[in-house]
Amino acid sequence: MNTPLIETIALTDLHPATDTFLVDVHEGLGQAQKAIPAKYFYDARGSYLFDQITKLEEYYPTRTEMGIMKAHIDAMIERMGPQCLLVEYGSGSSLKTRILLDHLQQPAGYVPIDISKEHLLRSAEALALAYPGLPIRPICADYTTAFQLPDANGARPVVYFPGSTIGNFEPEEARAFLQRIVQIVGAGGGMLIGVDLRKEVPIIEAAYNDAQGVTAAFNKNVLARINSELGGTFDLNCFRHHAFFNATHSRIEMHLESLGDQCVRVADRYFPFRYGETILTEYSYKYTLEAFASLVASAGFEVEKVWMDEDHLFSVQYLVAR
Ligand code: AVI
Repeated sequence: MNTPLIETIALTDLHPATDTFLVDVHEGLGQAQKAIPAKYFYDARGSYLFDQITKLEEYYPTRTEMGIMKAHIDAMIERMGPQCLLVEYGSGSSLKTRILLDHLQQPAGYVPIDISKEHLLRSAEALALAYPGLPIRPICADYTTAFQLPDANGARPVVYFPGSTIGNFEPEEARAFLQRIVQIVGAGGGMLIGVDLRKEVPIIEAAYNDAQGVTAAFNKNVLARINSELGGTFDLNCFRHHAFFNATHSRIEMHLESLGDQCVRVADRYFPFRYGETILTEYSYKYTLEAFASLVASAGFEVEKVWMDEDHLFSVQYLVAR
């Protein structure tokens, strides 16, 4: 019975034709502070490891956000209003999306946006089966770039951006990203966003230094990916995972630290490492409510409502474009 899927899923493919992995790695490893963009964590193994991270005892964000969603779903749905067009940035298969789709009143459609076409179509198909009749309009794109939403007969778009992925942008990038969303949704459009909050340092640092070493494996996986996809010569045993909270910038920094003087080749270029030198692989910013409100205000959004767990570890916020 394929017919219902064919009728409800219409893909827009804006995926860039050229692969920039090698260029980005060469550029990043050529900098004084070596760096690899965090988006390259997510090949099949990286996505699997991230999924494992979300189930760890130390990694509080996922279960806390889920608890907030469950506790306040009715109030969230009321803010989003009837017949809205739900636009999800990132994966469209999560339980959190289903909570929204289970409760939304006659949604005009669902627009998942993801860079991985395979993942996008797989999750769109699963949702088409679970929500027959829901128009699904996936867009395969890098969601940090500009694009247009499909026409939905004037329905009000509401962007859903869970998981505190906003924390993986530097504040200036986050502002530009939110500004683009304001343009995409237009005045009166909404955004439901998960934002991890600043808290005691040991709680934050434990979340990125789990006892089982899953986060360390996730971090090192990017080196394995460079080896297999770009002909890299990284010895994974010669680097260690290092994650710490930088209080000045209110962010977790994840690095891979060289355990000795060494030289690594990636395709046709060589990169020397000194003992203790690091590759920066990820920032994860932790916001106070005030800092986040001023960030979104500078992008043209207003915070309309904030929901939190009782320990104030995490927040889900409803923003409205001015
Ligand atoms: C996807 N993102 C919100 C995660 C975070 O917490 O910043 C990625 C992650 N990195 C290590 N653990 C989880």
